[in-house]
Amino acid sequence: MKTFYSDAHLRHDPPEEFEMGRLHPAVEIPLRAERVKASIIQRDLGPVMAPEEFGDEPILRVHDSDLVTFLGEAHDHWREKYGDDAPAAIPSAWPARGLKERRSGHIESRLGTFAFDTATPIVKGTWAAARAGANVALSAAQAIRSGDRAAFALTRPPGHHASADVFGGYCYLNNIAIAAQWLADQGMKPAILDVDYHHGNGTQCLFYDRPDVFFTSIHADPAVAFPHFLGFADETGEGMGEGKTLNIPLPEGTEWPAYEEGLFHALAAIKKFGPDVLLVSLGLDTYEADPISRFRLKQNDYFRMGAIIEDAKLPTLFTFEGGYNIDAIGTITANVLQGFQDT
Ligand code: 6XA
Ligand code: ZN
Repeated sequence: MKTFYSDAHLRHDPPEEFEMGRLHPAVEIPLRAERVKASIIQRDLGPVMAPEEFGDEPILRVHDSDLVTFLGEAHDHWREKYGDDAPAAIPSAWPARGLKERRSGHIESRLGTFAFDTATPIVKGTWAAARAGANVALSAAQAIRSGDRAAFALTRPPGHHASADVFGGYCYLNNIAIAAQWLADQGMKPAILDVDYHHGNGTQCLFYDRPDVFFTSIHADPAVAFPHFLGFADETGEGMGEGKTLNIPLPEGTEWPAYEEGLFHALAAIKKFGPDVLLVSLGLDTYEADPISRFRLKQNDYFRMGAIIEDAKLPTLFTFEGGYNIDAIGTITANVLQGFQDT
């Protein structure tokens, strides 16, 4: 299968993120995607291709123009305010419930308006990387639209936590949602399967009331895991979208047998929906040695994951999401793609 990749992701290189009460070295770093690209080349899984430019329109089908404008100018405004030695814009105040709020054009006010966490810094190259990531996802969608059986969008930064007007969870633009909407606009019927350790709250929100896009996610129980506020089993869609969302939260410590059951459950629901294209939010932070997550999948389980996804017999677009074990990320990502391809 073709892999789409842009080296613009290298420009998004935040040094630190703020969580658990302190600044930590960032885990969502350029080396992740570089390791994955190297494994794909080493395993000979197909060509690695540069994306095409799709312009703003497909992004604006998913995101509010206010968010897009903000992301494009946030770092400049941050620097104007705090100077060149303040490398990353991180919010520190939010318009919280219970307080009457006013919004100004000040960078702190706008950061608090659009960000939902403190772990998603905006550095100088963030916007260029995020925009290239959307083009990577759209180029993979175009390959699928032109008849490819599968494609891998090596998107970085990831996307599944970003919604129409909010960014966070290391995500700025929702790559998979942009690709799914583009495919829907071409007359296709997409289903989204999110296998990242964390619930894809942004993707869920974008399609929650939509009858035409199915969303299912297998993830750590949000009662104990990020993103904390969404991803519970009783969220099933609303209005015209009722029944078109399926959440499968699993406990910390989950190993392959229970995970596989969840995967079969998700794929049975997808089959019932009857899509003609499958998009997979491929997060690899379910790995047993992931530094920020608590599932226990082993390296070989990822071959099986790819094979099970292949068994849906649908044109399949994988987009890269989380996964932070630098030593294993290339291997386990390639295992999924190879498991799919060799089946
Ligand atoms: C921030 C945790 C962000 C998780 C990002 C991720 N405390 N999402 O991997 O899939
Ligand atoms: Zn994740």
